[in-house]
Amino acid sequence: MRTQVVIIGAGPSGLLLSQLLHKSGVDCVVLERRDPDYVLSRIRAGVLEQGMVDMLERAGVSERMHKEGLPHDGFTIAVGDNRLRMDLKGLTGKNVMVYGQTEVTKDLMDAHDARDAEVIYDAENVTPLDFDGDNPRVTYEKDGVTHEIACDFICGCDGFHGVSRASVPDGAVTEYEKVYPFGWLGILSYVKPVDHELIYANHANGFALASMRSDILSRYYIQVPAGTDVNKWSDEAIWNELKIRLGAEAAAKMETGPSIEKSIAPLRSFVAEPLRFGRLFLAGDAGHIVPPTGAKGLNLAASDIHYLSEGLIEFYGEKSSAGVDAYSSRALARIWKAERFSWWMTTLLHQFPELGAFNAKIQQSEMDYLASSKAAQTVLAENYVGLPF
Ligand code: RFL
Ligand code: PHB
Repeated sequence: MRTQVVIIGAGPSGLLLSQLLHKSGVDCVVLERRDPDYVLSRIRAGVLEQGMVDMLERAGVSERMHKEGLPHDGFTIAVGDNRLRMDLKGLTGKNVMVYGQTEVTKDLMDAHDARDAEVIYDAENVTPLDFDGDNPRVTYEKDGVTHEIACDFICGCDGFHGVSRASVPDGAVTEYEKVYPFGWLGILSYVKPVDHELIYANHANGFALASMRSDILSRYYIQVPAGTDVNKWSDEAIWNELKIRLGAEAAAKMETGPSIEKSIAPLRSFVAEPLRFGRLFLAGDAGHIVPPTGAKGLNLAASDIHYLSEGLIEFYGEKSSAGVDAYSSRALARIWKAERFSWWMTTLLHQFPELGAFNAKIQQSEMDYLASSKAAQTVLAENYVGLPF
């Protein structure tokens, strides 16, 4: 079998790339290790930047998002019982869209089904080969049979633990990493959100976040030490902790109920450089990870796909390799700015007892400065709504 582009991974990066390439007449095949239900069961991001909303429109998959998504003009930062509203709209003229990653992925899957696109699920042992020359290929196994696809380019959209980055020869990639000593314990529950906007809280017990997926489905997170066993936290203990950390005003209004999903995500900052190795590209979580505090992971995946799809479409349409040649440096310039912002939001809003009293004082003064300075709030807001592509 032969195609122009093989995409490894049918998460949001891989499906968005395939959708945009298809719209411009570039042939591709998507290979996914899991089945569609498993892909949809992963509860992850909830906040989309305007740039990503625009891309979903261009990809022709924005109809349900505009019907069911919740545009948010701001969010609140709570420290103890003090609350500071970040007026995103007033500070930047832009807002964000609260619409779950699961829904984005479902919309992309439906668009693929509607055009009978080639997405091969349950593909085992996917292996990118010969990408250092002009004739790359990818092998995989399905139902015990080995298959091979010859192509022009391979796009590694297979997440942090995927095979693409792992296939690059030692020494060709430099990895920058920071691992935080805590994770986020998240729960999803059919209860009314505690507020119409998100609340990020820094409390002496640790960080907490009140988020949502709809007017009847809430998503909450609390900071827990790295290595915490999720089974040690009953629903009741999580609700009690949320009430403490989010402050009295939120506690008084908070509806509680059984969790329908409960999991712990470790927090990490990670960048691989470069994002191109011959005819293999890395995009999305395959190339970088941010801690979720700034809500940037999925949005960064979308900006990578913007640069990569433009480069590939230009390659086939205008017979120019300028866009694919520039992909890695264009994407990395934006990635590092989102890494900085995500690290900063994480540093501002979490408890770091191991860093001592001096660090705690600096954190407090950073918060006081944010509360008193419109310039500081504008810096936060400009980054939160998303820097231009
Ligand atoms: P994904 O979603 O991990 O998809 C990769 C796909 O590749 C498949 N795969 C393979 N397929 C074939 N062969 C192999 N060898 C393969 N290995 C892996 C996998 O099965 C999977 O289907 O990566 P992608 O597409 O780059 O998307 C990235 C986003 O998922 C991620 O950045 C965000 O979820 C991060 N994130 C958030 N981002 C935001 O922009 N806003 C948020 O509010 C936000 N909140 C979050 C988050 C991530 C979280 N967790 C759990 C890490 C909240 C949380 C809790
Ligand atoms: C979410 O709703 O899952 C969410 C929202 C904001 C974040 C991270 C996660 O910063």
